[in-house]
Amino acid sequence: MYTMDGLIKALLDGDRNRAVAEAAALVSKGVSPDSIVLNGIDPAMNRLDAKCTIEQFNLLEIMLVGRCLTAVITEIFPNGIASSRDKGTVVIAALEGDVHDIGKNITKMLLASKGYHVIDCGKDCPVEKLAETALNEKADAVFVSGLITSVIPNVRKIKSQLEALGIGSISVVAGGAALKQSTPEHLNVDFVADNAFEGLHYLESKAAVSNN
Ligand code: B12
Repeated sequence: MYTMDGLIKALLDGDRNRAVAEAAALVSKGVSPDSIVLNGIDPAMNRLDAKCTIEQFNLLEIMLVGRCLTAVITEIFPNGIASSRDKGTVVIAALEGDVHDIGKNITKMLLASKGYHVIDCGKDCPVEKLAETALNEKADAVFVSGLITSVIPNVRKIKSQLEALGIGSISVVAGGAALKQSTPEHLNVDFVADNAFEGLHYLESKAAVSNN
């Protein structure tokens, strides 16, 4: 039997060493990285979200939690970066005006650990750079992560940038706290994922259709 309570508390305390130790203990008990993200990291972030409103935004506390999260992700996805092209290529970014990259990094690690080749354009990335990278890398899909609502106008431009380069048929998938509340029509994308796993399942379902 195991519980995620220790990990959730360590994350919210911003205690990196304890959070990494809790994550390592869960992994050694056979808990999957997927379960740690869904049942440990996501609930911790929901609690932090409820606490950190725009009026009560404690930057230091959030940065400590962010540092902790990054260390925990590296712990639970040790092979995440070593990806192949077996399943296809995905270009991922947080767009210009958005410096949040923790959720993007989790999504990247997850896709890479499942056999996708992931090109990371980083955070604060211009839409033009994202589209050019998709062209140069012959990407099968573009993933965009958005945590701040002011980035939505940039998200809406992705399709037209891809079309201008002649690659308008590439799937565009949106995720992250500010985008997942929206619809594909509003964001002008093909799919909006509630979490990283939904994005992965969408890619897998597209591949299943094209293999038939
Ligand atoms: C950590 C954090 C920060 C850190 C970021 C550190 C970093 N390296 O990322 C720092 C301190 C830098 C920061 C800064 C700011 N932040 Co901030 N931040 C947060 C906080 C608390 C957590 C975000 C996070 O990392 N969550 C954890 C990850 C794991 O969750 P996630 O991104 O949703 O990812 C999951 C899924 O959504 C999915 N996913 C994510 N992306 C994608 C993409 C695809 C394609 C798919 C399939 C899936 C997927 O994968 C993950 C696992 O399932 C949120 C509150 C919140 N809960 O969202 C505020 C929040 C996002 N920030 C906010 C604000 C206002 C700011 C600032 C403007 C504050 C300021 N006054 O300076 C700045 C500015 C930034 C800018 N220009 O971008 C607001 C945004 C409000 C809004 N709706 O626009 C929030 C919501 C806080 C709040 N309640 O007001 N922030």
